Amino acid sequence: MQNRVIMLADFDYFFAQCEELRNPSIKDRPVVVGVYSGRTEDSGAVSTSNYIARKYDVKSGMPLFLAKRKLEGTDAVFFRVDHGYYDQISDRIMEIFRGYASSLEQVSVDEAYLDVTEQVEGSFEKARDYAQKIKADVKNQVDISFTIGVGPNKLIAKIACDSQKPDGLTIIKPEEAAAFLAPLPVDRLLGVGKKTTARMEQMGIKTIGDLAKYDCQRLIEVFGKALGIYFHNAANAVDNEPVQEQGEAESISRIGTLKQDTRDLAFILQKTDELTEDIYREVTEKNLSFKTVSIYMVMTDLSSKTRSVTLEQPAKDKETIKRNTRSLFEKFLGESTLEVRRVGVKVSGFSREEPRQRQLTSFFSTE
Ligand code: TTP
Ligand code: CA
Repeated sequence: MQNRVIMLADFDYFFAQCEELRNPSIKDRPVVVGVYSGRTEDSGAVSTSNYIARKYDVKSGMPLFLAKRKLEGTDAVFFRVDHGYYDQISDRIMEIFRGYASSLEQVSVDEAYLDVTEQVEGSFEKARDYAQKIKADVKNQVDISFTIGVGPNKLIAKIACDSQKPDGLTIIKPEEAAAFLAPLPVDRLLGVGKKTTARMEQMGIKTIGDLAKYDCQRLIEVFGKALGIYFHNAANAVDNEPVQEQGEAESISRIGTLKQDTRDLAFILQKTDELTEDIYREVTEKNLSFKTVSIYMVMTDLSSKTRSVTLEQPAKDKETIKRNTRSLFEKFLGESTLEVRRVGVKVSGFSREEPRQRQLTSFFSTE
């Protein structure tokens, strides 16, 4: 079998970078994104922060009041998490990735594996240029930076990616993989938590290199067959897991900036109709029906809002999207006095149309 070339892309300080994207003037300041519990003004925890804030020792999961204290005297800015907005940005980047890979496996809102073996003809030399090209394309279209790890499998791509951030690119060729892993502590492997680390330490295994040399039969005795074999293979840089789509996309959306801030319905609909054309093309390509239509808007004060409607019947036509987008905006403009700056349209709640013939055959099949 030909060498595989697998990439892991991980967006840099993602939620905080998204906030910088819509407020470019804060780029040189410490930026913290938090989940506010709402009890008191400062209660809650840090989701993430930009690298400037990290210099002040701000960390994910830290109480917000502590982050505030660490940043006292600086011109730090704090934001409340806005998942709707981060999802939109993530969707746009994943869509771009899709054009660069034979298969794409999205692991989280800010991480995805790309199988690019065919695109780079199995060459790790070509992979470097290819990775730069993807980075430049996303920078150009969405203006978000991310880190790429490249390796012969998902395991190596992931550890390569973690080894240099932000805006990093680390390439580990197949012949370098075992030596790359060897000095690292065992807990860098997926599935090796605190308990396993302690157990391995008792056995004299500290690094991945120690684990690689350890008798496989003995590992099976201690950890059971499946886990023992997995640890043995992983430590020896062997991982045959394919890059696999995680099922259907849950939604299809597009977002765009209006030429000027406005409350004019016709002006807004001109933009959303454009976005709808694009959504409709994708819905048709994938042969999907949708049950929900949503609108998304960012107002002049940069707050964002969404509104949705659930249809009585699944639909698949353009007019249904346009009609519902129109009535959602009509209603929304009646409720708000602010001007609109960016707009988005989303369809979700998918079902796939199956040809009747197929349904019948699968009904009678005994498999
Ligand atoms: P990460 O990829 O762990 O972190 P990051 O993208 O902020 O920073 P980097 O990759 O440059 O190290 O997490 C992705 C997003 O998940 C992050 O932007 C915010 C969210 N998150 C939380 O909400 N709480 C957490 O404890 C962590 C670790 C992440
Ligand atoms: Ca990240």
